[in-house]
Amino acid sequence: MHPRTIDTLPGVPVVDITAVGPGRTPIQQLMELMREHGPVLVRRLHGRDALFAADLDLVADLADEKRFAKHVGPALENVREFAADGLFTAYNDESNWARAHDILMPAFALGSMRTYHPVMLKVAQRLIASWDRDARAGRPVNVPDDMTRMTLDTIGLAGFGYDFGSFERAEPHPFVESMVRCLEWSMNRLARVPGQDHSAADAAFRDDAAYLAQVVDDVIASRAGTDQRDAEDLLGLMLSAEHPRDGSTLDAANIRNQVITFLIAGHETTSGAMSFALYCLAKHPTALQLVQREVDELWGERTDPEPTYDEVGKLTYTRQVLNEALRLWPTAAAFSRHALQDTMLGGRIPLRAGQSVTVLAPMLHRQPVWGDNPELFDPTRFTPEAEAARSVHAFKPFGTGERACIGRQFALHEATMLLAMLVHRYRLQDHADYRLTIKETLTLKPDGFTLTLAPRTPADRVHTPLPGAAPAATQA
Ligand code: FDE
Repeated sequence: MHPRTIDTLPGVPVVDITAVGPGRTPIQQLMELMREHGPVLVRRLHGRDALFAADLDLVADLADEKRFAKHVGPALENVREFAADGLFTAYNDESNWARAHDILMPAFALGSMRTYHPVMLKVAQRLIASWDRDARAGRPVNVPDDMTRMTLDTIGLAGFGYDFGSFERAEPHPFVESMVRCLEWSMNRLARVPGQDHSAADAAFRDDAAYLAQVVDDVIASRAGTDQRDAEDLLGLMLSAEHPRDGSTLDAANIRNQVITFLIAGHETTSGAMSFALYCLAKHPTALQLVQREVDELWGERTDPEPTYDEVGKLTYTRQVLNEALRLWPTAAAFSRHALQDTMLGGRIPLRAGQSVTVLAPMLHRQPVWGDNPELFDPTRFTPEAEAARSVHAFKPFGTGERACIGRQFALHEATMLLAMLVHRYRLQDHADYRLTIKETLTLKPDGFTLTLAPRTPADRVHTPLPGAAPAATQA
């Protein structure tokens, strides 16, 4: 590999990690480096340099679409080995990006969530049936594993009419296992020491990538003979829709890349987000009581409420909890931008055209704009008033600009509904006094997080006074 060092940048420390390498938790290592060296730094590994930033003014500047654009950095280059020109990994100027973006955008507009709502509800009910069995048996549930079952089945059914049946399997669907290994390969490949032999890992990767492609071809083939034009899901759109302006369509290879992309992007990140939200609630009884209060107000003493589309929109505190979990642990933790021309980043760091900067969202989300205690889980940071008072660039769990997350509404609708249903139904018991350890497979997840569940009774759901509400008056 060619050494690629960056010229010394004024006020930007260079931190060489070659001696230790990035290990299995490169995002958490970067967080530590920024805690030590400040929110902008160059990380050097085997003579390869990368510039990372989390300063609010720098991130705000990087969001300027006239001067910066999405950069497909080394991590995404590796993902391109199995997702190619799918939306997430396409280069900005690859014609398939704009074509697919324009064709698929309507399917992800807020209003389209009505179409997916029934499927999301059906899969949420599968998860609840499974958790009911675990609760009756007194068995702890593995939160991230079950969230992944739920999000895979949801994107499979809502996107492609394909049922992975994840809750009928003791082990994760083999697609998930292959996919996680592909993501791990993409991440570990970044840490390679020049000159070592990686042919075994590369061969295993190619097998996994071939398996992913085969599953997707099955998904597409199971559509053969049906009238695609009637299907309201993503695959139906991709097989039939013409570009609104030039009438072009997506070719078969690109459709395969999009399906792989959506299966990956649509479930790893969302399942991590729901897992962190449950983790935060399990550790913050006051916030948990507030979400329970919100759902109890909506669903009263009903045991099996079936949330409607409109009700999900009313779950404002639940949504705040999710946002706050995504602030502390944005599951897609980094995204990269490059300069379109020679420019001064934030008026202080000279960049040449093409030079890239990676935004480290978990540290952006801990900058002074978040107050004195950024580590504190506090959903009131996302009241409309608090949001209006803060720069829009302080919170970037979905990236930025025209390459920002297309699945944002999809993920938020799915996650908000499920969280609400879970806290309405169960008491969450942190039986193992779980200590957070975060697993990285390009995305973040709480590793080995389990809960035991007890059913809430109708009496539990009767409106209880807010913790602190009454005493506050007497304390005053
Ligand atoms: C995208 C995305 C992003 C950006 C990246 C860059 O810039 O590089 C981010 C940050 C994200 N995304 C995040 C997230 C989180 C969550 C939870 C999610 N995400 C979810 C989801 C779901 C789905 C379905 C999705 N998601 C999808 C997607 C896609 C396709 C993309 C690409 C776009 C373009 O066009 O580029 C994204 N996502 Fe997401």
